Amino acid sequence: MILHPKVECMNGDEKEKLQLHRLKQTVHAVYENVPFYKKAFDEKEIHPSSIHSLDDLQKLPFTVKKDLRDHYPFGLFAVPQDHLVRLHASSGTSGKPTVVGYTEGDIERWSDMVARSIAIAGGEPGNVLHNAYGYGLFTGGLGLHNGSERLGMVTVPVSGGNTERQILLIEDFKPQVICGTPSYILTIAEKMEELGIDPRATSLQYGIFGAEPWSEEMRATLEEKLAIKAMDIYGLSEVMGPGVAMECHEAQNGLHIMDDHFIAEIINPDTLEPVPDGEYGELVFTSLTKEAFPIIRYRTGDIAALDRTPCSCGRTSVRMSRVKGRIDDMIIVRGVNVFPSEIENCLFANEDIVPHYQVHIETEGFREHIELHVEMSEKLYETTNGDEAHAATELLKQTITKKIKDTCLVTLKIKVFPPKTIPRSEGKAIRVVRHAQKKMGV
Ligand code: DLL
Repeated sequence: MILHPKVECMNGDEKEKLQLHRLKQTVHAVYENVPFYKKAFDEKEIHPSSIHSLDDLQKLPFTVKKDLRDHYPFGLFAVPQDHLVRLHASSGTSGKPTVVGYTEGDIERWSDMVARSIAIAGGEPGNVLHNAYGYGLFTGGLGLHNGSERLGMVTVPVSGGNTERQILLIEDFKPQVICGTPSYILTIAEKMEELGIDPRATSLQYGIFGAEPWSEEMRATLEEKLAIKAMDIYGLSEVMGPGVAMECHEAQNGLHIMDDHFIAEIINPDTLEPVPDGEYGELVFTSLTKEAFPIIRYRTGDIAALDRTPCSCGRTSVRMSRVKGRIDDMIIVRGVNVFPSEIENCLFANEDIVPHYQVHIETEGFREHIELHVEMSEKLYETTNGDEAHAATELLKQTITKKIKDTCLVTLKIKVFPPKTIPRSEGKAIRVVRHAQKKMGV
């Protein structure tokens, strides 16, 4: 169902006109109301009146996460406090969180975009939506919640965790749509199997999964285990939250960016120069309609590519590829770059391991020791023991090493663990674990 055909199927000229009009408004608003942007524009000798075309966006300075931290908590807000109705924050791995604010109008538009997203994924008014994204400062829970209600769905605000209760509610409330991080949905499916419940026999039809990088193999695993169609939802709190882009259930081939509200660019993260469509680079977003927390050329740290070719679903928006990973999570093995999602692609088809893994990195001086932790399937564990188990583990290591070498062009040290030992996710999975630096020679 195309919720707003007028905007979702707009032709190129109309879209450009709309984007330019909104870009000019946003640039004026930040220049007048946020001293940080005024200073950054003045330093580059750019005045809002010098924006005449969408190409002029490239004259504007980038914004990075550190700018948000440096102006913690409210320094980049563009409206007085009494215009705000909501705050969200992302925890961040170190130090202070990054805080974002919303006016009533922002919440309205966000709800609309998430309602559009759920419809893009196949959800319909009257359906039941089981929302297993965490509620709280994280934008996932409330973001999906507002959009689901806006679409007219029966919204079940379960939040994350308490997996057995999630299963009870899925069985009893019979949702058609489930939302959560792909890694947590996998935890739910696994728990169902453990409890003797057939995950393929539930009422579920569509999954809206995101908030963390995942792979095509993970999609195949979730679709097969739960007998659903799994769609990718992207977003980040700095730009809005979930619903910045959503994959359609018709094509499942790239995520439709809400480009009436955001302009996406892809840049080379080293040179900061634009990268042609189809090539991977860092995603950069500029908001066009946000009031409380407008953002100009925000460097997301996420690696993806853009696609402007028409989609079979009829929507005309630019699409982004699945996010390969965050630049911070990229592993460099003897000069070759690998993302955890690329490693994931090599693991999930193997029936002797379960779809949970972690990459552990220990730094020693200038050297990094990288170890991939995988977990043996219950079946293999139970059917082998003694010398046989050792041989099975060695064979498993060889098979995985070869697959990763052939696909990702790197050789990783593999460690195979017994069943149920790799931590299960209840939210965003931790795929890369960096250990405290060892001193040389210690
Ligand atoms: O994760 C918003 C969200 C909630 C998106 C629910 C989708 C569903 P943050 O906590 O600010 O916001 O984290 C944003 O998560 O920069 C990406 O690195 C990652 N991320 C989000 N969606 C995807 C996705 C929410 N579909 C950060 N694929 C982003 C890969 C994703 N990574």
